[in-house]
Amino acid sequence: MDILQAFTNYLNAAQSAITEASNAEQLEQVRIEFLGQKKGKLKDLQKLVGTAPPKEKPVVGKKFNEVRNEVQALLEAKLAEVSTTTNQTVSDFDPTLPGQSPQLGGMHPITQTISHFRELMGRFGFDVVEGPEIEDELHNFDALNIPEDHPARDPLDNFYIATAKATAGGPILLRSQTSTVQIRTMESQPPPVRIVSLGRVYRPDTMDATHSCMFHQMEGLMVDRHVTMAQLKTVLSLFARSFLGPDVEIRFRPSFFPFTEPSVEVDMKWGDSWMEIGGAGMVDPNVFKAVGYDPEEVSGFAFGLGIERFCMKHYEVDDIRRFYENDVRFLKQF
Ligand code: FA5
Repeated sequence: MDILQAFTNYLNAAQSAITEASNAEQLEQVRIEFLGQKKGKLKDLQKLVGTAPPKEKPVVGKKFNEVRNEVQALLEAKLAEVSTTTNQTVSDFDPTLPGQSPQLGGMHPITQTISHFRELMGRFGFDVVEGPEIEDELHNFDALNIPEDHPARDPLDNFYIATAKATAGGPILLRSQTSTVQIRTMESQPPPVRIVSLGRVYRPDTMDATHSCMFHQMEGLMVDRHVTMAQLKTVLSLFARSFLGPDVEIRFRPSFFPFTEPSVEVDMKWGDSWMEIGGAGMVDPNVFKAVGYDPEEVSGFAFGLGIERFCMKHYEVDDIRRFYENDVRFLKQF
């Protein structure tokens, strides 16, 4: 038989068999008959191709592949068609049933607290500014009046990224406090200043119920003529009451920070004991000098609050580590 005629016959026969088949089983029979590798119509056709004169072989071989691919494509298309119709008729899928809603994520409690803090301090007239988490010693220590030999600079008490003085730009570290942003802000603008900055800080502290190696602080800074300690206490008390409720008890204890004088530590009552929530004080004249402000002209207060501690009290979480374990059962409550 003429080989090309055999191709046409094969194709026509396959087409009508595929059209007639109405389910997957019948199509499987068609596949075995027309595309089976061991025997069947394709095999016969292949034998015929083998008898073609050598000159015609390339053309005939190409045609063979084309015909086979076409039958394969027709078969697959029909198979897809019957399987959707079969599923629709046989399955018990009921489109009127209410669907399963996907589980929605929520904002982490610390993120929620940060947003809340920003909003409250915004209402008190404080702008929100940002600062980098990788800092140099100038902003983390020097300009904050922390001398070279101060224990806070000990490499073991900080996450230094590069310690060598020879490093281009000097040593760098993950900031240990948001007070760095006080310096960056005053460097970049003249007084008056009224800002807060909220962000991550890093310290290699031993982890326990109230300490984490990474935590968040809110720094506050107000500089103007005649800023007073009374204003600092008012702002902090008002802030704590706005966030934690009117009954929260706050106390101020005398303390020391190189960058404030006088300095206080702020505690809140938690059950029968007090928990430290921040440090604060009047900006030290040396800090003003480091950023080019005149301490005779301006005064200011600054504070740094531990955001996790507020969040713990607000949501009654008794262990700071819960915030960072990524336990969905815990996080779902917020
Ligand atoms: C400071 O970091 C000062 N920069 C605060 C300050 C700013 C004083 C401006 C004066 C003027 P301190 O190391 O005490 O201070 O930390 C402040 C608060 O951060 C603490 O009261 C506490 O609430 C929180 N904190 C400190 N270490 C940790 C820790 N490892 N885990 C969680 N919270 C911490």
